[in-house]
Amino acid sequence: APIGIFDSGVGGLSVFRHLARLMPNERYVYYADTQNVPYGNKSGDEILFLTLQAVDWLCKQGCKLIVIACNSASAHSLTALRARCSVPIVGLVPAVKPACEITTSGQIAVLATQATLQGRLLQQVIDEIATPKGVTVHKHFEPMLVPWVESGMPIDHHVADLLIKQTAAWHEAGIDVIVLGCTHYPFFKEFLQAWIDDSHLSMALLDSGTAIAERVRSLLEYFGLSADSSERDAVLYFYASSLADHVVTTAKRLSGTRMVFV
Ligand code: DGN
Repeated sequence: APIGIFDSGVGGLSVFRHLARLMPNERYVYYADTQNVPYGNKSGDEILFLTLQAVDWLCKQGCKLIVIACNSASAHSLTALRARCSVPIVGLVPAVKPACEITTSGQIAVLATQATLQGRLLQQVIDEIATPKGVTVHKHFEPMLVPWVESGMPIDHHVADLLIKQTAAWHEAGIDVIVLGCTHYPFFKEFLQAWIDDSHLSMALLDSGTAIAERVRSLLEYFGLSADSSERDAVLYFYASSLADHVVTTAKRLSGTRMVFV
């Protein structure tokens, strides 16, 4: 049986890349709700409704485990999904915990969508981990980032400038770790890291990809659901609720693997 992956758009492909690296023998079914992207500025109830629909569809495809590869959707649906589904559900929360472990200035920034920043999940992590350690968390959202990644992330675009200006401002404010709290953001990690290095700043960029892949592997092992290790490259079956031309091009470029579009 395949592993299901859900995101509002192509962002979850950043999670898929980690999954495929760690578990290359698995099959993956990806559902991108491109008809309704972006989720970041929708209400919690709307996000919950759309996520339940998507997950029901993934369950019908016979998925043995489902990754909600979207911080915004996880923030508003994990409890309901776990009550509703019989397969394990893995969700994402911004990587505040590892950020608290590596910050030396005690100031970190979480860059995420409005939906993620307003959700209870993130606040819980801040209250339980950051606050007791005396780490200050600066929350920030930039609504243009997700559409920018969805459109193929042209580097000469004004959103790229915005991102750099914001990073410079964070550095000025003493922030030394930036948490990329949306699954679309790891795709610009290399670009931003190159700018940080060229500017000789000491700032780290963190996302949740590796930790999620390890969590999925250990759950599959625990439930005895891992694929047998016959020689096979990870295959990704990519479904989108609206298949505009750029979705296919962007998804192909970002997935880094063999894909089947349905
Ligand atoms: N990729 C989603 C996330 O991780 O929050 C959000 C994308 C969106 O729809 N705004």
